Amino acid sequence: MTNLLPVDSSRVTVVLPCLNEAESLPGVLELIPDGYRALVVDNNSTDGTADVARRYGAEVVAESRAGYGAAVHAGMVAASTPIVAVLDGDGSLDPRELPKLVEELDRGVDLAVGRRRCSPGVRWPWHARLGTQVVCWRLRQRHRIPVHDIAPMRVARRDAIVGLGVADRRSGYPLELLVRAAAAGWKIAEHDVAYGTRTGGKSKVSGSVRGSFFAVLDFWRVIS
Ligand SMILES: Nc1nc2c(ncn2[C@@H]2O[C@H](COP(=O)(O)OP(=O)(O)OP(=O)(O)O)[C@@H](O)[C@H]2O)c(=O)[nH]1
Ligand SMILES: [Mg+2]
Repeated sequence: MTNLLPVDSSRVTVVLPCLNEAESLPGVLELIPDGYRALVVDNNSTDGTADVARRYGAEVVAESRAGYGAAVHAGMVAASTPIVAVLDGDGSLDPRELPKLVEELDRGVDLAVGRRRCSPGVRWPWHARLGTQVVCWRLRQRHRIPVHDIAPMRVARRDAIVGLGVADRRSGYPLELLVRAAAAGWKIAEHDVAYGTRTGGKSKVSGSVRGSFFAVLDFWRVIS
């Protein structure tokens, strides 16, 4: 008797918001865990990101509206698996750390997030570190959310996350997600994850004092 598996038994879609990440993306996609689907959301990249993504086996969704949150939202809507993960496409985070976050969902957690810990020799710009600390202090103090980072890597159930109705379409998206999740009574778990320097391409946010400053402004609007 043939024991047929469902045509696609994937449980997890990894959404990768990408703006000009053609250099870093191959290394990231090669490390996506077996059985997970990769979904690259391309935001008007001009360096061939979408072609590279397809060549390395990812599905590609185009989002014309600029912004990190716009890309992530498009990925959430397009995903058709019960679980979604979000990961940067710049090579700074390791996809092999996703399964431990996914396992948290099986233990009753609603939103599992990463806390970046610098790999040896990695320099995390002071302005990015400071911005993150201030924002997380506010999240703990005002919203009682027990986190120490801004959920750079995260895993949740797809329908639940879409149902939260996160409206921010820029850098504030992950913060609004945390605030809405906590308000909805979600159980949130944070795990250390390794953080490295991007493996190619250019920094859009934390690589400059200006970028960090505007990111923190976006964050603050969401959590104040
Ligand atoms: N689709 C899309 N992706 C974006 C946008 N801005 C940033 N990203 C992606 O979001 C992820 C994180 O952004 P980064 O540019 O790495 O920002 P950063 O982490 O502050 O910069 P680094 O310091 O270089 O790591 C990367 O995969 C980016 O390509 C955007 O406007 N649209
Ligand atoms: Mg980055």
